[in-house]
Amino acid sequence: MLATEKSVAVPHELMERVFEARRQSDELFNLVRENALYERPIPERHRIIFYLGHLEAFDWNLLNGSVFGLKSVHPEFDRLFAFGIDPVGGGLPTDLPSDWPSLNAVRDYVSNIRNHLDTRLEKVSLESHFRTDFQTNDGFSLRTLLNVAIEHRLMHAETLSYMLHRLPLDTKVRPKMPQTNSPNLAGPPVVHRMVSVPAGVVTLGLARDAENFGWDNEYEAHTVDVPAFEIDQYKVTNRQYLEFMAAGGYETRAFWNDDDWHWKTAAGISRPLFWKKDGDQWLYRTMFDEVPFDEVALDWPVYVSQAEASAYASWAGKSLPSEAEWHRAAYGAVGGSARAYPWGNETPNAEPTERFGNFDFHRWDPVPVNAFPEGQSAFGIHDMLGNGWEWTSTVFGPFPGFEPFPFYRGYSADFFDGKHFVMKGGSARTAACMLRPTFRNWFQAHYQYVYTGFRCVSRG
Ligand code: AVJ
Ligand code: FE
Repeated sequence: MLATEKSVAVPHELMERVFEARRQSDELFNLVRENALYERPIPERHRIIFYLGHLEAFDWNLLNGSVFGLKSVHPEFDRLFAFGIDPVGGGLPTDLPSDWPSLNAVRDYVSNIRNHLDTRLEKVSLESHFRTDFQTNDGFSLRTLLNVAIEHRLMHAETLSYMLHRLPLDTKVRPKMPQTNSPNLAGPPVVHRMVSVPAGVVTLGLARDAENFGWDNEYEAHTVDVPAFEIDQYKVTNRQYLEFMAAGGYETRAFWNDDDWHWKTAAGISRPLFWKKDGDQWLYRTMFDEVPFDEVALDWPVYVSQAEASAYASWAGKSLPSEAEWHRAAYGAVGGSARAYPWGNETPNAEPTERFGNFDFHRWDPVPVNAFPEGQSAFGIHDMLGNGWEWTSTVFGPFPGFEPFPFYRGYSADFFDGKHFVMKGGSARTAACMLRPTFRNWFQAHYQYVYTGFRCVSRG
């Protein structure tokens, strides 16, 4: 009896998460004025309209393909909206707005898919033979597939935020209660220093028999020896990055590797993408505003590409941390066992909320790097989760024992090309579920659009 009750309750909780994720993604599309939905704010990505269809096509292709096997409501759209793009080495898309279906057609597709899937999923939660421990042909549970759908949508809630960030301000509808730019969170002045982390062993990755969900690239668990190092207590701020620029950082060949230098020079890049020059003062482009630097943004983390982060580190005579070093700084403890989160074992949104960091959609923009002292790690390092992802020096690649998910073979494997780097941590627009220690994010070294900064390390 108990077992049956439990198996009914589980899908209910998962369905609540599906609905909540849909609320998040719907809210984002509702920020965009209709005439801007066919814009392409990031040249390397599809037009916004693609993502409206993509979230539903993805859920449909995944769940129908592996579980339901129903007749498609719109096979053409299932294919058109199946996959995003990430061109390496040029080759930008050239499609026109008129190449895409009308807004009404895409909206109809979205509501049809939702109706179809929800009717089926409702049955699943009631029929005892069709529970979340139901196995697909590949041996994966419906629970896993629903987690894939939920986290895929939540990841797009973040990548869409980057994208909408780039739209002209007058094409966005300001939310009625825009989260403030948080000058109230400003703490004492930031005093930058480095923290010593003793040598230790970290366990990266997720064990195959772990209960909690992880993507294919999170498996398998393995240990890595990490020699002692020092790491910045805070993320590098806009104020610090100004010094790098004043020192000619963008013009000094020696700070850049060949590839990064050629990219920077060819693209004419001489400042972080989020910065804007207004006469002789700098403005910071937030989601809905442009704010003068001096008032709020100086102690925010700087958001830059991995190439710019590496150049800054060279200028400072330091390096970017490896994935294993970052992990040790965040979760390790002197003589203690690893923590579930940098601050301890409480979940990110334990009541009262907003104690541990700037994440889970509470804000649109950064806060000062010292705003959440309660979130610091055992070694006293601040802001490891939230307020901006952090670049590592680690090329995104498989852990030993990696197997692609058979129902989504390209999710990670398509990016094991030596051009993508691991990012750890999370931003203001990262959902709490992806703050788990094993989650790995990645983008190309020259991708400036993300809410990603960095901190530096020094090695003996
Ligand atoms: C894991 C955030 C790098 O956006 O390219 C979404 C997530 N993959 N749809 C990306 C993803 C397919 C992916 N990142
Ligand atoms: Fe996607």
